[in-house]
Amino acid sequence: MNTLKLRDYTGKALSECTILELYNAALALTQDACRNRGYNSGKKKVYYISAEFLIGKLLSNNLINLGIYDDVKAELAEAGKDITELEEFEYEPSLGNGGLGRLAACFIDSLATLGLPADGVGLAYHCGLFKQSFEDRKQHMRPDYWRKWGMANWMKRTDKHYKVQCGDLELLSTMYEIDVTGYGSKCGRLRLFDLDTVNEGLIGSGIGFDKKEIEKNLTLFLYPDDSDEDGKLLRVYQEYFMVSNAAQLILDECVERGSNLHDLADYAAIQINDTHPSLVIPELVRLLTEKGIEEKEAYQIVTDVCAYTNHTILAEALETWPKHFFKAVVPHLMPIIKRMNDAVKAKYEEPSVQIIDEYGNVHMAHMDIHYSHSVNGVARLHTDILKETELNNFYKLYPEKFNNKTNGITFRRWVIECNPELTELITEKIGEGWKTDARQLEQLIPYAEDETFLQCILNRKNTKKHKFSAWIEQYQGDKVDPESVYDVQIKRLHEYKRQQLNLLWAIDRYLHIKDGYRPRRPVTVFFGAKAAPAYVIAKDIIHAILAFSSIVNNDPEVSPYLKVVMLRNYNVSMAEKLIPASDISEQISLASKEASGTGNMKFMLNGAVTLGTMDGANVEIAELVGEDNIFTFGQSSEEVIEHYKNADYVAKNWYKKDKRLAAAVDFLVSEEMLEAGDRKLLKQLYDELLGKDWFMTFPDFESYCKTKDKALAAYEDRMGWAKKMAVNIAKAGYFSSDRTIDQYNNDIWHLEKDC
Ligand code: GPU
Repeated sequence: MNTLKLRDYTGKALSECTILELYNAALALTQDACRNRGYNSGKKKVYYISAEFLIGKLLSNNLINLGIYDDVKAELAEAGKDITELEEFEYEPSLGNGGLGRLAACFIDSLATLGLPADGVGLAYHCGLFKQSFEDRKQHMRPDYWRKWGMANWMKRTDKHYKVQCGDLELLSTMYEIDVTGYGSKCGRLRLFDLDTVNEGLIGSGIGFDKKEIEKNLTLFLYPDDSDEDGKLLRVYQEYFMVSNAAQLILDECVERGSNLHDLADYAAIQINDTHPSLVIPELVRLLTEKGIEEKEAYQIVTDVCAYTNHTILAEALETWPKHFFKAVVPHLMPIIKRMNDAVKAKYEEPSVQIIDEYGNVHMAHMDIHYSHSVNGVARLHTDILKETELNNFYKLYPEKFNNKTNGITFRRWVIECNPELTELITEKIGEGWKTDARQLEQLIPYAEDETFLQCILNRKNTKKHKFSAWIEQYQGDKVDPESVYDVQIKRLHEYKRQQLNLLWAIDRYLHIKDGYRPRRPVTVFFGAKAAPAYVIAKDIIHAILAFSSIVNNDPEVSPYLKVVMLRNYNVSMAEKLIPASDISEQISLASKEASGTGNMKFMLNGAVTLGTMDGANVEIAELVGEDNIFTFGQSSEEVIEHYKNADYVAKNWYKKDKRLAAAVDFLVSEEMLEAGDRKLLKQLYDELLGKDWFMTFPDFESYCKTKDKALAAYEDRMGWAKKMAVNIAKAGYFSSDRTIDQYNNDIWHLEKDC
């Protein structure tokens, strides 16, 4: 029972408090409620090390998980205050770039909920992912200092400090903790390391680098990319600082729990979230040998403790570091990495599996695979591609290490919190059980034939669309017709995700409308995306979308039928508003390139229907909902892989033979566009598409247009569409991160539940 009252934390009547005072009171209450619950513990614990935890706003999520949301809401209401005011006031900590960081946040929620002893371990960045604005129809970036308006109070300073040696530089860390509440369970912790010497005065100067300044800027920024030499060196410092702290913490805690270090694997599991934390491997070897363990045995211990998750097959995203970087930052690890490489070489001659290649570059993923006991991909197709193609040479060496863990999302944030309207409707029909056992959503299947229920689903979607329409107008002035189809693509801007394909469709539709075509119902195409600061083509695509949207939205002939809305500063909080209001979920990556995607799961859960390629987890979504309840198109991953292998794709040939495509592409550099946008940038994009189109948008254009037309036509059969929505919701249970975490635990970590 909750006996905690906000009033006890304010020192005066709630009605007399400022919003900041109320926020801080609610925060302190949350922390006390968490302490009262206690923390999951046990002999063995998993340390989920990640450079990113894209946790999003914390207050409501915590209150819901602690079961006190309604109490706090009521107490505020009694004092004439609205809890939504607090929710809007809260500043989002954007401590991640995208899917990988958000996945880590969903995982720590599920770990706590399932009663598994676990810590998330990472860095306490002072600024999260940059704040995006649009000026002259271009992306502008500002630092996102998030530790304000009470937010810093979520991080509790501890008295844990570790020394981290980087060459001749000695750094002294401080550990902070953020409580991670589980849903109706004990809590977990996020442990973030920082340096007291970091100088926030440097924030305005951007991501600069100077070795002397490392102490001042090490944790100042989350990395939005790593485009220049200096930035890369700073990234290596960040990675090493993160894992050295993690390794010291892990050894300390395991010894405290009774480990003699030889048996470390009985006390700790380390999950390496992509390659950013990979240096934990040689760092642990170093620390273990320092404590008297033979180096050979240390290799085995580390292999038994560590497991590695791969999140991409994109070569440019796989970290390799020139040896001289490591010599500068971690000279004491270089001999260890070299000996680890020698041990590999002695066993396997194949050049493609070496840790250090012939040019002296260190391949982080290779080190992970040799010195972990588990290697997993994040969706079935992705894992299959790793095994058969990208990492085939490793798979042949270690078939037993490879396994799949299809991603998941926490249903607490992604429906219970963000869509109470739908949550209530589901619960009315099938009870509360689905909230902790997501597979129970399947009990909704019979209701997919129930017209009253289907009408309710449509009504609730409609409510969300109206709410979003009101919100977006107030937020950025765009007027959106709630009766239009909400067609939504929100994710980082990347050529492989193919926002440009969606743009070409919109241009094509615009040209048709100009030609006299009058669609039955308007469509609003929403884009939300940030481009990495140094990713030129990604920024050009944003520019083209903004230029095009100004043309469409201001054309009285077209705008009643088509609108294009580019959302400013897309982040987790915005996703929580837009996903519940969405009709069509755009998941149109080039098949084989999107490892999994997790937005696709959030949309499905909220009753949006997927329009997508057979890529990543879309494949599993398609299998679950059946072909009547998803719209798929485009080349298969096999075809794509074959084209890359044969290097036989020529964009111009497609442009020449498809008139509709050519017209849309040409429009990018039309008079209208050049008037609305910047000639150089638009021409650059046009040339990139015609001359290269590396992610093969042209071959998929025709089938994309046809399939999207099919989806829009299906939308007009409202009952038929509602049925698709219902089936998507009913089948979403598989994508709960509780299921994913259970699988990690059963197959990789083997922790005992504390509940
Ligand atoms: N992903 Br690698 C990121 O968000 N950032 C990265 O640096 C790398 C991968 C994403 C994948 O692109 C996405 O498909 C996947 O769902 C997500 O990681 C979580 O696994």
